[in-house]
Amino acid sequence: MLSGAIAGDVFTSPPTGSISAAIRTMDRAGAAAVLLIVKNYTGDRLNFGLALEETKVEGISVEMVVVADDCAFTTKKKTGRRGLCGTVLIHKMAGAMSEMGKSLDEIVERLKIILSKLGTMGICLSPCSVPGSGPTFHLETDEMELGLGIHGEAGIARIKIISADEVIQKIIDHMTNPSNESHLSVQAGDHIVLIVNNLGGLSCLELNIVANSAVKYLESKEVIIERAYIGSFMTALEMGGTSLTLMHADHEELKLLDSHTSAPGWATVAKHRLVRKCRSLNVPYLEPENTDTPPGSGPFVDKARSVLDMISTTLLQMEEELNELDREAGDGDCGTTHARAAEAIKNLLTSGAVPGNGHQLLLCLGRIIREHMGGTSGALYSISLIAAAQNLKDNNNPSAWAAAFNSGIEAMKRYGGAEPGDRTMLDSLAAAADELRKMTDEGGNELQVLAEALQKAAAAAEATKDMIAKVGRASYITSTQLTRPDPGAVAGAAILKAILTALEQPTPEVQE
Ligand SMILES: *[C@@H]1O[C@H](CO)[C@@H](O)[C@H](O)[C@H]1NC(C)=O
Ligand SMILES: CC(=O)N[C@H]1CO[C@H](CO)[C@@H](O)[C@@H]1O
Repeated sequence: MLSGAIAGDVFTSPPTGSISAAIRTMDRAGAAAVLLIVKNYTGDRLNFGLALEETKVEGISVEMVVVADDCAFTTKKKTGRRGLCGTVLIHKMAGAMSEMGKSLDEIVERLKIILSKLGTMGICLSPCSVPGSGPTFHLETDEMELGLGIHGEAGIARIKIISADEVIQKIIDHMTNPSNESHLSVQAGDHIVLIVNNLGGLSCLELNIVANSAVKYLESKEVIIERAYIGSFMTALEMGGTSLTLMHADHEELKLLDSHTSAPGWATVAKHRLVRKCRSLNVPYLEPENTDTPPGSGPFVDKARSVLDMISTTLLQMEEELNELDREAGDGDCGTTHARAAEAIKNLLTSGAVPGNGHQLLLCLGRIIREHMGGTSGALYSISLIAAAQNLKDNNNPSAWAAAFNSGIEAMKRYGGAEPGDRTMLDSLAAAADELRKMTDEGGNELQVLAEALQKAAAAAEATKDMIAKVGRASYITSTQLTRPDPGAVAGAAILKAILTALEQPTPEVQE
């Protein structure tokens, strides 16, 4: 694509000598001619211009195009339009034409036309700083700089912070406003190429949010985006900002842009047609079809409803307490994660779709938790519930439920890789499982066994205080910093308590 790049000091034009040396090197390597692509800055124009004159005298065929794609200026200024990110499109197309064997004159002629159809404007949330010195300008945390340059020059306006959508609208409106001196006229039906450029400090996530806003806004104006390039094409060190480049392109120019290059900054994006992808992403998210059996009724459902109601109410009440415990060891969201599951269960109760047997009920809960809870605990609860459900296919008696609980715990161990004693939610649940094995079908001792299981679970949860975390998030923390019980274990015990409390209540007579 390019045969050479001549670097100066940071943000400084290279000296004439370096440029002349590069031109002579190309000539000696057999180049038919040399084209200099220069951004419109005084120092660059002068030094490249001098080198051009110097090497021309030596008989080398050399030309220069100056890129001035800046759309920031509202009135005519002495400084003139600067060269910005649009330059990379000029590099690409000039390189492609050269590969095709076009003459220097043809290339320059075409580039001059392209240069008149090209515009760029940027915005930033934070300035850049030249290595070794401070920021090039100062921005308050709630301010943005509009229409800045790539060498740390301040922009044309400072505005209060606004959303990505609003920022993009503002930039595009400014760039295309016919009353502004340096505008690029863009109308409905125009075919354009878009670059959403990272000025250096944006994350991939942020850049793609901005790109999405730009595509949305341009499409709302019925502009046809032929190509969209998103990435770090022309950066200003670590500046937290973005620039948009728009270029009108015909079929021939698109072919030049699409032509192959091995330039690492370009290769991966050459064929992206973002527009189509964005459109297909606008398909609304459809809930997977519900394949469960229809909702049941009768004593089982009544009991299940009161248990689920008690569990979800408990978890919602404990949200802050669990978050607080989790702040010590993890990221402080254990309560929030459980609350999400609780909300999903409440929604199930409101929808009235509680299945009429244990097998379907656990599958249904497993599915709901998988969809809504999130996190490691969400995945583990979901796997456990689905594994547990298998025990209740033909049987709904107490020993089947105890076996189900046990299968759930085994699945949790298998997939989670934890054992009792590792300071996880497994500690309280496994302690309960040991006790629940005493559940028999004859004795009618279920509530008593459950009460004992709960006691064991609560004690085990409390005992996690003194355990060293071996798996999970807490394992990254030195144990001396952990002085309180594991939130997952506490939540497990609380769920068991909720189940017991609900089962101890007399089933209300349902009157239809
Ligand atoms: C480049 O900037 C100068 C002023 O520095 C201005 O006079 C000139 O018109 C600009 N070039 C282009 C191509 O816009
Ligand atoms: C001088 C001038 O006409 N400036 C305009 C440039 O574009 C912005 C944004 O659309 C307008 O608000 C200005 O009036």
